[in-house]
Amino acid sequence: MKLELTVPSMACSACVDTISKAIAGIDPAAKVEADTKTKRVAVETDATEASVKQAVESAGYPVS
Ligand SMILES: [Cu+2]
Repeated sequence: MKLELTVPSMACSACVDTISKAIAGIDPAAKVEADTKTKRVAVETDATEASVKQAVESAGYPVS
């Protein structure tokens, strides 16, 4: 399943790293593509959208 999240506070590659690791924590096989300009995070995962959102938010990045 492909999810699209918007993460307004994602500003640089360190943010992308933190977000990618948070998502890997719930699904190590997830593919994460993040664009700091558009603030979009595309995630290819078997995890639910709610659990991905929760992981990103617990890493300190609110999902809008
Ligand atoms: Cu950053």
